Amino acid sequence: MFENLTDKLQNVFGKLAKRGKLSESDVDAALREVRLALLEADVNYKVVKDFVARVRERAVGAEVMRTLTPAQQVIKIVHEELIKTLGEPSKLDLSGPPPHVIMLVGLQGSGKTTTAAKLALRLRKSGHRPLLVAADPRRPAAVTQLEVLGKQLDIPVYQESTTVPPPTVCANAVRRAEESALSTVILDTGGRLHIDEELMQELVEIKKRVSPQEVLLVADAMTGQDAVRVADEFNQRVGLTGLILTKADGDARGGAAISIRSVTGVPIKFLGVGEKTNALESFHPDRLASRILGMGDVLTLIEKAEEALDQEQALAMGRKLVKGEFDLEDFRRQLREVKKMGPLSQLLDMIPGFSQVSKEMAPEITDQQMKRIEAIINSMTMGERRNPRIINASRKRRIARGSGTTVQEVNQLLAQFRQMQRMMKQMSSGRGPFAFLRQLGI
Ligand SMILES: Nc1nc2c(ncn2[C@@H]2O[C@H](COP(=O)(O)OP(=O)(O)OP(=O)(O)O)[C@@H](O)[C@H]2O)c(=O)[nH]1
Ligand SMILES: [Mg+2]
Repeated sequence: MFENLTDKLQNVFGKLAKRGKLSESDVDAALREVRLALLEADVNYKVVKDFVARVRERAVGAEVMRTLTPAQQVIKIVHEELIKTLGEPSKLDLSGPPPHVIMLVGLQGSGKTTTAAKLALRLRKSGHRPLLVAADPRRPAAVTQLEVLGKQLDIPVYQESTTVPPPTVCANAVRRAEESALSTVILDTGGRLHIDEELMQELVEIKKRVSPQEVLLVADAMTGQDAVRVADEFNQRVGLTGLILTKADGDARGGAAISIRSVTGVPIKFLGVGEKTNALESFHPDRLASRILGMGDVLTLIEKAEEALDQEQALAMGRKLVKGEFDLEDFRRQLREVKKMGPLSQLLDMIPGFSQVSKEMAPEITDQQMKRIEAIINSMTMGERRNPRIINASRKRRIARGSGTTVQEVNQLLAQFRQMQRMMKQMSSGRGPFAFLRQLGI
């Protein structure tokens, strides 16, 4: 859904990265392009205006961090503000005694029935016992569609004759769930082409009768800003607890996903990403923001490094990693940092395409192994740490004695270190994952 936007943003950041220092006018020029890219992606213009103003204020403000290049700083700020715009992660509220009622509302064709089935499947997988309810008995075709899906998934579907008013159907369905010890009732309510008075009243009535814990609007992401308007209106008339954006797998430009939370104040809970019943994703603002910026979890890596590493050191380490100038002194320092930061392999996992290599390079190190490695390196002279090649047999014996280890263990460490060094070099030469960091000027 965000391909175009991602391309454009990467383009903007690519240009920034080529500059050593950013002047205020560089930032302004970049933000103008960001603004255009967002507008072209059909993001609500007020949301865009607000977003760009926030980023600008922070980017030209006092927030200078020595570990990051100016371009990285702008990326970091854009990323953080994008997350803010997308909202907090929000789960379904299924607290309290069952049955829990989830009411799905939305315009005709937005994907309510499909989403009802997807939700039911998901809930059953996590141990719930769902009941699907055809809450619009006036349309026999709609009832049949739900029945077919229920059969396919082996999930019970509640329905009544076309003459029973929907609020009564829903109340009866909840009673049925109680009797049959079903834990979650999912209401597939009626859809209209447009918002109309009758539908709104019916939904309000259903809400009154069954007090749903969740009232979720199912909105079609392909309809862009219309989805945002519809959500706003439903929220004001019926009151919503969450949003589900469907057809996020299509070629929607992403504007609805980016603006809908900001405009309505209602959190997005799920994304529909296909017609199949398993095509439903939880909504993670941070992941989505990274995806929109097109940088995998490199951003997380930047953040983690910042938190734990001494900032100067992070930069120096990054340079050495990229140039393959990593020595045993760095190795030891890295080990200490690893204690604060979590295993190196975990950190490297966050660089796209790196996880396989990182497992070979930095297998999980136990505390005890770590102590031994530190002891061995501590017993070396500075010259040996900087240039391990000079460590001959007699030096190895001395180091082993000094560290209370064996020559074999010293050999093992040196072999491990050499392998790591080799991989670092390989990685930083080709188009490896480090190429990205280099591009950003680390
Ligand atoms: N690609 C894609 N198609 C979807 C998604 N969700 C729903 N659809 C399709 O959208 C169409 C309409 O979905 P329905 O679930 O029937 O929509 P509805 O809101 O129940 O429609 P009414 O009951 O007529 O109001 C169907 O063809 C679905 O297969 C999705 O996330 N991705
Ligand atoms: Mg339907």
